[in-house]
Amino acid sequence: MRPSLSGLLTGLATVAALLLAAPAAHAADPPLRDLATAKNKVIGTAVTGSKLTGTYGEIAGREFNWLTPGNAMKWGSVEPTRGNFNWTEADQIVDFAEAHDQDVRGHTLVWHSQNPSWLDNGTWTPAQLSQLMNDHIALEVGRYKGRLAAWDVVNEPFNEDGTYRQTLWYNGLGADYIAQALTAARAADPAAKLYINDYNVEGVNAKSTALYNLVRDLKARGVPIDGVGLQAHLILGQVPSTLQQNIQRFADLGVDVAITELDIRMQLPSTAAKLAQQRTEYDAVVKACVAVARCTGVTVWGFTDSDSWIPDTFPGQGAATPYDENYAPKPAYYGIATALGGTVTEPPVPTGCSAVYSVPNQWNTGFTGQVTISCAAGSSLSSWRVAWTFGAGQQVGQAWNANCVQTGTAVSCSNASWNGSVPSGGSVSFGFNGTWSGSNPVPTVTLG
Ligand code: G2I
Repeated sequence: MRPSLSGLLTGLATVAALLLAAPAAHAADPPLRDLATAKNKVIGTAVTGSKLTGTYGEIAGREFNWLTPGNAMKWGSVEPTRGNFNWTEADQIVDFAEAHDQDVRGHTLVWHSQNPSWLDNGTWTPAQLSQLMNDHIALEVGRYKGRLAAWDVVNEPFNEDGTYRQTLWYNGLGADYIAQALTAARAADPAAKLYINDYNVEGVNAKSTALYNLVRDLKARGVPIDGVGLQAHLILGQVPSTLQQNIQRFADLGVDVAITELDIRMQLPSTAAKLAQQRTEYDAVVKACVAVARCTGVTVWGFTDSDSWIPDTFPGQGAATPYDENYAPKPAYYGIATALGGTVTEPPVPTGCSAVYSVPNQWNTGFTGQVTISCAAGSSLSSWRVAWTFGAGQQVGQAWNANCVQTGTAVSCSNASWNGSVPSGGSVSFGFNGTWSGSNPVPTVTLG
């Protein structure tokens, strides 16, 4: 039988849809968490509780087996005014983790930053300070007793030169606040692994040596300390060459090591060359952990560039995480996957123009959809139309930066008057509010 014209056209449309649906190839790769488990490691991400729906929630649940609340468990978040507690976001993250068979790293109990102002601005005697710290630990660790795998008990205790940071805690209680905090945390949850966590301690240097000496002394005194967290907020091109050696020396003290806050920032705009270098560096960091038995795993500090602290803190820098702002995996993602032993199907180097659909936000009956139209170098558009078919009864409502019409299940969106042109190497996005019930699967989009 000769193929009919309409059959041929459907076939062509299917090929076009497959070419345009790069994330589908990615979805077929084994998730990072499966690769990590096969290596006896964990792979984690910092998360924001309010975002754990839609595409963000899908990726967080699918790819990672550890979560760290990025801010939700900090003292300023949980006790903003004295005696008034807010556990909503922290509880939400722990519940999400349990529903997705993930472990949680509590972050963080005793720190100099993000404390409530009543604590920072109070005048306390050493005895009062000690009581406040011990009560806080007993309450927060006790609340999650048996549910959290680890705690960053003390965060960032050192200066760059290896002296102790002058903080509320150090100034009031001396260096022994660290031993006190660890002892209180052990009493509140004997099963949780207790960590000291710091940044710029990834390579062998004055700061990491101070941390090393502290851990050695705590162990010698019998103070409960199970691990060291190397945050790893790194800069492209500056991964310390002594990373693995440093992990090994801590392991040799008889503690676990975790890479707790990995990101690798770069000067914007990102280029293919910078992203390729970033991939190599993510691969190298994860490999250094894989190479040391007592390195438990790696947590990234936000998995998407849309949920990263970098652009706010270092203006002009960013692109530090393994997924871009539209939830597409970047080369860095494949760096992590290959370091964990994955043989990944990489999407081909993009050519032409394509459209990617994501769900940045979703609530009981509504959601926000986003579509980004990107053109690789050498291609451009002067107008565009994106179409898809909803598979579960979703309905498009108000759209912005595009004109959308829905007929039955078919949606068609064309550019607004001001954003028809997509330059070579550039992208434009539009969004819409929609409704859903039951499920909200991501449709395959075609660009015409
Ligand atoms: O600073 C990067 C990290 C360094 N190690 C300890 C981590 O706990 C720390 O995380 C960051 C969070 O990722 C940021 O999200 O800690 C910052 C505070 O030092 C967090 O930034 C704060 C902003 O400063 C606040 O304005 C904002 O209200 O995040 C808050 C919640 O979004």
